[in-house]
Amino acid sequence: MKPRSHEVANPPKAERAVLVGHAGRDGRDLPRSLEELRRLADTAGARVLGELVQRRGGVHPPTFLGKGKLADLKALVGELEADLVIFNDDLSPSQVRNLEKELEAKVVDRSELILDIFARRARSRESRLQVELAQLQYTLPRLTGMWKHLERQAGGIGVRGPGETQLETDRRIVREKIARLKLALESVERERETQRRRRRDHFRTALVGYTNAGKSTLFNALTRSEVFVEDRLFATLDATTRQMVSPERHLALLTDTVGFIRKLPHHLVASFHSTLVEAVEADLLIHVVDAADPDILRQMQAVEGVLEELLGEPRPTVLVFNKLDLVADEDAVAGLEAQHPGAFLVSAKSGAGLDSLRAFIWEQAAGHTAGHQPTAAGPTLRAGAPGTGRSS
Ligand SMILES: Nc1nc2c(ncn2[C@@H]2O[C@H](COP(=O)(O)OP(=O)(O)OP(=O)(O)O)[C@@H](O)[C@H]2O)c(=O)[nH]1
Ligand SMILES: [Mg+2]
Repeated sequence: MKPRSHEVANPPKAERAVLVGHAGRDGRDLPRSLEELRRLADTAGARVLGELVQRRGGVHPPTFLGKGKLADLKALVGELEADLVIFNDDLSPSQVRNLEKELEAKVVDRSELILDIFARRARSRESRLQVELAQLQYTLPRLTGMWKHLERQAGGIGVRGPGETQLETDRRIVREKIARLKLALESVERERETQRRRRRDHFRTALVGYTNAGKSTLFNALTRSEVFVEDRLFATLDATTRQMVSPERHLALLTDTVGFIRKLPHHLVASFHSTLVEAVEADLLIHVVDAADPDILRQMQAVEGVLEELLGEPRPTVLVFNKLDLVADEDAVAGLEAQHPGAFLVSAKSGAGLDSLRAFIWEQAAGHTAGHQPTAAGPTLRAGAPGTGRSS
């Protein structure tokens, strides 16, 4: 395993974290879901020292965890000298407050962690605006929660007048900021729209998929570019579009997009809408799946879920199983081929399978220029649809 760069980059600053999962929420998926949370924490620059799982029982509303588990967690936090506790599930504002008080450590939930990663990763003006918007929208209802807490503590009498005023002020400030950000985003979007209109003459394809599936690597291989690739989550936040050139010197456009993840905070999807519109409007979506992921199906379902949220109607989509070089099991490969007859199996890293994928894209592009929209013309390119054969 390569060294984790945060250990090299800022060893004194890394927060010492404990992860908390609840089997009631993820059931059998919990180990993988927690492994993903660990990667998210690592990407956010925290050092994960331990984890605690509540296996039985439901959620205990005031503190999320039951009494006994909470005591265990407190002991673990003390023992490991952790200063951060990351919950795999979304917590209500009052749960966070109660937990922080009890644990004497900072408590964040999965959405907050993802928002934090996006905030660190955002480089362009657009992605910064988008992340800030999502963060403020996440904060807004939490301001209300803060007030409720105050109200309860003080019995609601005496504090209510000035407290409410303060809360109203805070909310107004946040709302105004949200409105300003939306305006700023609209102007960025208009610039984008002009660019998009210019691109409409071309055949447009977009890479979509789970974070770390290898979209950017594939993008680089197909367009001979060098966008940022990293073995961490959410390496890409900004959509990048480049030309692909066929041997006959035909042009098509390929867009690399932000990756998706299970339980992606809703506000993020909403505020990244303008970036993802690029994908929404593509003539062909290339859904990149990490074939080496033990949980391929869930990965695909998460992506399909976000796409459904984003797209009014399904787009022509072709499945590409990537990282084939990491799949040693021949049966697994055969299984993928049998279950997804329309899919391509490639390695963006070694280049295996890319020629047939390229040929397929050009075939689609030719059909498109000839006036045959892939949706209307022949087979839907959804996974499993017959007749979208892989020409290997
Ligand atoms: N072995 C192997 N590794 C790959 C392949 N494709 C990508 N990778 C690695 O997978 C990791 C993630 O690749 P990216 O291209 O950044 O993935 P992405 O889908 O763009 O990720 P996000 O931008 O975070 O959504 C990197 O370490 C790549 O080197 C492949 O075909 N084989
Ligand atoms: Mg990427």
